[in-house]
Amino acid sequence: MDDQKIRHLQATAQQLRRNVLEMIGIGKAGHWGGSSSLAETMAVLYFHAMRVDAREPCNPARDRLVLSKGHAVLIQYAALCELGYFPREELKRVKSLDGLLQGHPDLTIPGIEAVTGSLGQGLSIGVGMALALRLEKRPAHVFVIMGDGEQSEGQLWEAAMAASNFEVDNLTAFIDLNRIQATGHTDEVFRIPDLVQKWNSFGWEVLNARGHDVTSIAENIDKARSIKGKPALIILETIKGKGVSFAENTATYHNGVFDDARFAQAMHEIALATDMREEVA
Ligand SMILES: Cc1ncc(C[n+]2csc(CCOP(=O)(O)OP(=O)(O)O)c2C)c(N)n1
Repeated sequence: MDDQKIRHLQATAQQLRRNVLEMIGIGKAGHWGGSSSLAETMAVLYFHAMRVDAREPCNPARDRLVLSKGHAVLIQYAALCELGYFPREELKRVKSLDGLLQGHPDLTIPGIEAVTGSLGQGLSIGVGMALALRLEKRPAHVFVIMGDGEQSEGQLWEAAMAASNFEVDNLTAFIDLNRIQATGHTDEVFRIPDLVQKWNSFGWEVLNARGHDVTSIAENIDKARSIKGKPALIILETIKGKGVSFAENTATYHNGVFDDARFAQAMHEIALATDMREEVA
């Protein structure tokens, strides 16, 4: 990737964060923490790596993204909106009964590939999609994003075994390793040590990316796609709540509420980071 592309993806990630904050707004609960930790990954996937086109959301040749940690869907809506899958006005009506965008991913929403939210299910869905694409001899690739807290769900380990058993290599999974889940540190709530060894022993190639570095994410996606005969996992080192100082590395903003002052500060910090990036560029 050249410097211009890198700067574009960095700026896009900040725009996605801004969209998420606008969706959450003031005085309402919203999943800021696990959404913002994925901003760079969403920017790289949707604006660089994936073959998708908002004008043809059901094109059978498209790449698929399954957000297994479905509670973080605001960051996916942020990207889909920027790509033109639905009008920007829908962001304002998120989670309202008359709106298009629900609190968790739903198949009625253009660009959403799977209903998720009950943690642990997305990898099974992704493996099924990848196998179907292989049967149909389509070159499309499937991406699945899981959380680190989500690793305690048994179903995903069944899917992990199935993927390696069937040598699924048209699928790349991610773990958003932000080390905090809904109620506290993942290590305190439910310890999941030796993630790399676990996934290796389940037959996966395991890669590590700096999850807020668009170059590192893009390079690892390229590597993952080139692996043949087995599935690949990219572990993303991230910060929960990234981009808003008081919300970083805390479970408070997993699904927290911004009051007026906090909301203003959050918007200010995102704007400042965007401006600073522009100045450096
Ligand atoms: C089966 C299931 N159990 C519990 C929950 C409630 N829940 C929603 S988010 C969450 C924490 C997820 O943590 P993690 O996977 O680390 O996501 P992140 O911190 O990246 O947002 C939990 C337990 C759920 N959605 N599904």
